[in-house]
Amino acid sequence: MTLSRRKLLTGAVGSAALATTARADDPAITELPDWTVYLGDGVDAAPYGVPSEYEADAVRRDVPWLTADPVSSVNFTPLHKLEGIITPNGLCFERHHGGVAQIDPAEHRLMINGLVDKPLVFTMDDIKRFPRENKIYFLECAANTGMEWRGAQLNGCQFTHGMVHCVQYTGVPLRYILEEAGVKTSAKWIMPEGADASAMTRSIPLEKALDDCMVAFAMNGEALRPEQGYPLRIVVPGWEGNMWVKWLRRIEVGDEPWHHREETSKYTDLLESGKARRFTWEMDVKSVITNPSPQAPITHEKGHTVLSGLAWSGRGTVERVDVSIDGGRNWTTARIDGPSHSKALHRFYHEFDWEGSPLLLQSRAIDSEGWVQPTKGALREVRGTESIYHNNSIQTWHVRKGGEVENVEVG
Ligand SMILES: Nc1nc2c(c(=O)[nH]1)N[C@H]1C(S)=C(S)[C@@H](COP(=O)(O)O)O[C@H]1N2
Ligand SMILES: [Mo]
Repeated sequence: MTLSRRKLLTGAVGSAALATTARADDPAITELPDWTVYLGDGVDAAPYGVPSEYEADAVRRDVPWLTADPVSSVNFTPLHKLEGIITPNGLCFERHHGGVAQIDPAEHRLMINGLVDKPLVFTMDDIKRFPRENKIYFLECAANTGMEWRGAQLNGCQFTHGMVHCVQYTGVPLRYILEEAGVKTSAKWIMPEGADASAMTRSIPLEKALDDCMVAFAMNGEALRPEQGYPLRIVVPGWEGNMWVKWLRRIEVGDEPWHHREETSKYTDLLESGKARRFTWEMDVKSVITNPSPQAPITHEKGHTVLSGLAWSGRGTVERVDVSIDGGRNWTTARIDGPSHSKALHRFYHEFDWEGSPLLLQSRAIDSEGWVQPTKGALREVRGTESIYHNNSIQTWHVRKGGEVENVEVG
C-alpha cells in the first residue's frame, strides 16, 4: 500500500483496497473451484427458493428458559444477520399464545359486529375486493428488551432486541371495512379477535382504527406466513405488537374498552409506587447496534471497521442516530442509509478505524417528534425495575481486545 491508512479513510470510505486480505498466490484465485468446473443445478432444483447452505446460521432462535411450552412462546429475529430495513418472512420473530393456527382461507371469515348499522361477515375474497395499499411498518413486542430491566443479561442483539421485524404489508385500510358496516356515533373503541386457540383480543381506540390501521393479507409480496396470522391480521402501526391480532376473525365496535387479560394482567407497566401504567400503546424511539454484537464479533485485526444498526420509533421517522465507541462520553452522528418510512426500521452505519483496543459501543436514536432514546439509568429513574415492557434504553456492547463482544452496562 502506498497511501497511508489515514488518507484512505478520509478519502473514499469503503474502497476495496482498505479491507483486502487476499494475497496474489491465494489458491482461491489461482485454482478453479468445483463450481466453475462443473455445471450447477437446473432451474427446478428449488420451486420455492431457500438461502445458501452457508447461511444456515441466519435463523430464528429461542431462549429455552424463558417459556415453559413452545405453543405459548417466542423466538427472535436474527438482527445481526440482516441488512437494510426489510425482514425476510422466514426470519420474522414469532410470538403466539396458543400455537400457530393452520387456517384454510376458504373457511375463514371476518365478522364486524357491535355498535354498527349492519353487522357484516366477509370472506377472504370479499376482503380482496376493497381498495388496497402497501405500507412498510415495524412490529415490536412490548416485551422486547424486557429481560434487561435489572441488568445486562442476554448475549446477542437477537435475544435482547430480536422481538422486532419490519415488512411491507398489503391490505385494506380498516376504515373502509368499518365504513361499510357503518359505525354508530356512540362508538369509541374496537376489539379485534383472533381465530387461534388463544382467541387473542385487545381494545383499540376508534380514532387509531380509522387513522392508519389495516387488515393485511400479504407481507413482502406474498401471502402472510401461518405464524404471522395467515390469512389475515390487523396492522396497528407504531403500537405494541400484542395489539396486532393475528388470524383475525372478528372486530367488535364498542363505546368503552373491554379490559381483557392482555390489557390488565399483561402489557401494563408496574412502577416503583405500586401503581401501573396502562394503555401504553406507542413504541418509544429505540435503536441497537447489530454489528459488531455478541453473535457478530470483529474478526479482523485493527483497522477499517463497519458498525451497523437499526433504529425505529412508533411516533414517526428516525431523524438522527448518534453512536459512541467510548460508552457515551463522545458521540458522532451515524449515517442513515436507505428509505426512511414513518413507523418503520431505519438502517444506520458508522465506519471507523479500530485501534484494536477495547470499546464500549452505544447508539442513541432521536425521532421526528424530538424524543431521545434514554440511558438505562434515566429510564430506571422514571420507571423503576419492576417493568417487563417498553424498555427502549441505550444498549452497550463491550468489544474486547480480540474482537469478542459482550452485553454490559455502564453507570
Ligand atoms: N391471535 C393472536 N394474535 C397475536 C398473538 C397471539 O398469540 N394470537 N400474539 C401477539 C403478540 S404478543 C405479538 S408481540 C405479535 C407478534 O407478531 P408476530 O408473531 O408476527 O411477530 O402478535 C400478537 N398477535
Ligand atoms: Mo407481544
